[in-house]
Amino acid sequence: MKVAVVGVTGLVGTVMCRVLEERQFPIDEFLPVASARSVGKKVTFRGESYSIIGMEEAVAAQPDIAIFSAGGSTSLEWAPKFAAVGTTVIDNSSAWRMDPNKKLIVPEVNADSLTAEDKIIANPNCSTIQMVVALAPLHRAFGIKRLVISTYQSFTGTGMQAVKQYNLESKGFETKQEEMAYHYPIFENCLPHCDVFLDNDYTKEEMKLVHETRKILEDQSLAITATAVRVPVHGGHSESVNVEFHKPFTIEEVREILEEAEGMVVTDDPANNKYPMPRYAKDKDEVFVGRIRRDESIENGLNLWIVADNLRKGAATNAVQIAEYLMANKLVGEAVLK
Ligand code: A2P
Ligand code: 11C
Repeated sequence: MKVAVVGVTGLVGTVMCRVLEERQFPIDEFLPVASARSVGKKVTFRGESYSIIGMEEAVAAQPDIAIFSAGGSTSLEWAPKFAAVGTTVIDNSSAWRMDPNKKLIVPEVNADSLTAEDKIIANPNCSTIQMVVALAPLHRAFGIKRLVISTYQSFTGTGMQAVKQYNLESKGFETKQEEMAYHYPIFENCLPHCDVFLDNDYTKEEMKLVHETRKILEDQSLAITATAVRVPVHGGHSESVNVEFHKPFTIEEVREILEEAEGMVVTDDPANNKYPMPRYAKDKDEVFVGRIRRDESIENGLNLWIVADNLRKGAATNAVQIAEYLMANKLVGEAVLK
């Protein structure tokens, strides 16, 4: 396999490389790609040093797979150029997610919809991915009617600039206004503001949770409302999810379904103070769920607390798992021609 990582110098790109190494993805030729600013700089992959190349050179190399995490506008411009030379693009930006002709994939939920014709595949938003890993099997069992979501999102989701801002503030330095990733300090603060505000006064991040969840669960009737909050946390995103089902359930049934769900770890032992936390989800590939309890204020209501490393399962790991599925099912590279 010839594999390009586009946006290799970024926070997610860096984690992509580590995940590809750890999972021993079968790469014969590795192409690290970034903007013109980075061409010629070095990155280390599997113990070897590689020179970063630019976009034109990467397209000319016709990789089998290109995993993109270089922002929406780069993706809109370049993903079709890679697809045109036969590359399968797995894109981590929001550029293609809601395109009706592109698939939005969380492998545990809907990878079986992929075919060799899918040349641009969208990786969902981090907060959506971790939530649907838990919700998809419950939706199949009891039918979700409504979701009320509150997120507590790591500043790492914003990228390098936010990490710099947090590091400076936590050491007592002030960040210059023009270098701040956020409008306000993030250290010792909570910002009810992830991504930009839209005309309906929700943020784009909140509406991603609405639209992407409906698309992945293939149910446009789902009622969903969300509040997304940025918190001064490093290790991952946490979510309080209130679920109203159509059908009755028992907590034992819910627990059993979540325990058997692929990619999930149930950490739920309140008597012993055991519940998921971002500090402990950091660097893990699984999604953690706990605080499983009935919402006693409505019929068929459930509360869940869902935590995952946003740079891993929320981005890099999910993208690499899509690549693994394509490989295993001969949907990519030379295997397609055979
Ligand atoms: P570069 O370092 O050369 O700017 P993050 O979101 O963590 O800031 O990372 C963004 C990633 O996307 C970086 O690797 C960055 O490369 C890359 N990138 C940004 N703009 C482009 C572009 N026009 N073409 C290719 N890569 C880009
Ligand atoms: C965050 N979800 O933590 C974002 C990061 O749509 O892929 C990634 C933005 C996106 O704010």
